[in-house]
Amino acid sequence: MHRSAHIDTFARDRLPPAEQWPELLFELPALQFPERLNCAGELLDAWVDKGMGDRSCLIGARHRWTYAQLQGEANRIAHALVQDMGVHPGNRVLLRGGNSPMLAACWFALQKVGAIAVATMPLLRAKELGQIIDKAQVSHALCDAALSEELVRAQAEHPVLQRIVHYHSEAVDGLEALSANKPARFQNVDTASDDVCLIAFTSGTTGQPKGTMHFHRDVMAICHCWPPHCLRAAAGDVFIGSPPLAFTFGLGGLVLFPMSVGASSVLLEKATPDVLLAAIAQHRATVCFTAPTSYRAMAGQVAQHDLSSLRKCVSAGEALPAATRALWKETTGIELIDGIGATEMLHIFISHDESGARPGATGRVVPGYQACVLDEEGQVLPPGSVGRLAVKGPTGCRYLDDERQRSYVLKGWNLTGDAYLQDADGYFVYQARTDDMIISGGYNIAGPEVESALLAHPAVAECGVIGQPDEERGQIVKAFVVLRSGHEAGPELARQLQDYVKATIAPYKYPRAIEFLPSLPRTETGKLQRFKLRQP
Ligand code: 3UK
Repeated sequence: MHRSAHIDTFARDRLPPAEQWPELLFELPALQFPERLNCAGELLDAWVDKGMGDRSCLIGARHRWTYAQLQGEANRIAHALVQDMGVHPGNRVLLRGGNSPMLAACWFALQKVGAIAVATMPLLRAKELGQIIDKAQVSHALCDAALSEELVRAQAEHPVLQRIVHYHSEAVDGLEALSANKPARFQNVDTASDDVCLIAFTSGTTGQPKGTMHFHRDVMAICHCWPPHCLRAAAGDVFIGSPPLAFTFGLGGLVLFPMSVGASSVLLEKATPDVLLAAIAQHRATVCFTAPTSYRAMAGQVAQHDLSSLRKCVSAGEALPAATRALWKETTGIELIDGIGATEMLHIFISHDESGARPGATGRVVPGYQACVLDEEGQVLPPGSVGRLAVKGPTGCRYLDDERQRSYVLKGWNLTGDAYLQDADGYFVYQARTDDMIISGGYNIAGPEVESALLAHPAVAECGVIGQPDEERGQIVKAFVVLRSGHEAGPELARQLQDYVKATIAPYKYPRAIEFLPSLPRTETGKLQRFKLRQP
């Protein structure tokens, strides 16, 4: 590894041992990284240096900044971090806030001072914040004043967090006050390309959260793989979307990717489907990032909004049902770009462009990555067989001090925990999370396939399918269904839905039990919480 700029070596000291790392691939010409690299220099300062500082960069409810203005803000905050807060290179600094230009400025300031950004989801409570503070030994925090309460409560239990400074604040000790009179120039810390620059915690549904560590070069690597090959956005694009910047889907899609091409991005603090639709029209957005359920919800309301500016729509976080792809295309004319990514991989590694879309498939491996399907022993399976998805590329899993590293990496491959098959054309077809496969009467059934079938029925707004314990069959397929307005729950409709599934996919996969619910349990990243549906 290269000479670190970190004075506080906590992160590097807790990287997994070399033999537990996934194999890394740097074959693409764009992935030849120098020894010294700071991602803020590449994504932000470089545009100002090239004379493009006047281009529009970030747009939010309170601020509308050009590249030069964002650089000025980030530089002043960087001075405040060093002079007023005593942040040293390698310190972990927690970020808490809804998406906004200020949150992004804080993120770049942390990169500039060589600190490690630990961005957290706005909905987290004191207990969950405490687990993160503890695990990453967070010493400082920058927090939206409106979200202060839970973080202050967490600090009381975890004194390792020495100092919280609030932004979006008029307080005399708030971030705006501290940074106001600082110089607009800052000499970035000369970080190594393999210095840890962010720790992203997984949105895991159970157990202790896992911290995934990523380097300055990883941030640049994801900008060179999926965006130029599948998204192909340009400097004139206006990005928009819902995922929080604490979710690496959002960090990439709403900050890193637009800035890597000199485009602009609209950052919304809370982007529910109706807010997102209105904002697309208001800002004439051209590229949208959100989850499959959000596209489904938006499709029902597009008529009230002018979406004529929109040209590219990206779906990730969960499998995209073919019915949702078809619905979005019918209502907007736009072919969704699906992509599977993971916090451990930082961003998307299997995807396609608009012309390569195949309903029901996630796509092909993104240039820069390799992927295959493995059996239980780690042998590569032939096309058509269902097994464990395995991937490697320039980014990969490095958990912070965590035994679970051993189960994520096998023979140099990252195992995402997904069951997939690869078809003869190289397309990867999602089945289920490996621990969500349903085994009923000796058959393996993938819940999402049953969900896709149900979603095509006009009465179904949303649904989730799980295996329910059953004495006779081991498990039976059970569907939880949220109805569209105007449809009445009851045994009659349940029977219709069962017949509908039997007529669409192999009859043994039909849901033997159906329960109607007003809504489904989801994480802040839009994922269905199947474990909650399984609880009796
Ligand atoms: C599932 C998908 C089918 C899959 C993420 C884009 O979701 C992201 O990261 P997470 O760590 O979850 C990873 C898991 O989510 N998944 C994500 N996308 C798809 N399943 N089709 C998809 N298109 O189980 C995966 O293992 O929260 C997504 C970019 C960055 C990300 N962190």
